[in-house]
Amino acid sequence: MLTIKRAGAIAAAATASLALAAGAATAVAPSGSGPSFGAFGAFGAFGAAQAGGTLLPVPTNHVRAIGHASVSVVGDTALVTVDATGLLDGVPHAMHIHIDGAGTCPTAAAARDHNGHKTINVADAMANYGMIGTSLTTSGDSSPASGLAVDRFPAHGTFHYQRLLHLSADTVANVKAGKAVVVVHGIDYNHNGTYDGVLGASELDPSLPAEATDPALCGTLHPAGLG
Ligand SMILES: [Cu+2]
Repeated sequence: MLTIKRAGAIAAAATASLALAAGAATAVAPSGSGPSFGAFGAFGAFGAAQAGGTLLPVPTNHVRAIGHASVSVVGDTALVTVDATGLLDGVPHAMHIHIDGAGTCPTAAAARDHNGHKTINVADAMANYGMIGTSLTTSGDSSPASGLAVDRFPAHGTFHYQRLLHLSADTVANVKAGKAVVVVHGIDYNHNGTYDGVLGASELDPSLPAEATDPALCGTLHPAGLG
């Protein structure tokens, strides 16, 4: 199971990498000559693409949570940050950058009947936010193949996630075009404190309850104006 310690170590490693990048930037760019991007000014000096957005509850799924996600992309490397609060605690929350859809989050109109409840599962929202481009894992592989690597995702109701990741060319293009969508999965539809079968089995992996894979929070990554 994911520990806070491990996530902290990853964040520390990311910060260390950025510190090195900042040193390099100072050598090639006169101080204050580039656009400012807050704490990660070095990424700005190198022409980083920035994008971010608020993560809002997916309608009909009985989610009382909120979050925010942002990415800074240089080449095929991205610093990805996700903060969320109010999710079901103590269970894994798979999360991804989705791509090649409409770049939107589903409205209640996307809901369909699942085990007698009108809710939105991953398939229902596919036209909105598309396929998995990057799995926002806490360690190891971050390709779409790790989409349901439930032992490598945050497992708390409130978490801060930050990791440097490799992005596919397609994912980078989606981020720059404003069509990348961050989705955090895992809901507690019947508010009984665990993932259970109230909505049946997951359409993605029948060994998992639908509650474990249904989308909880969703937000389009809006590119920042780089002037
Ligand atoms: Cu997803």
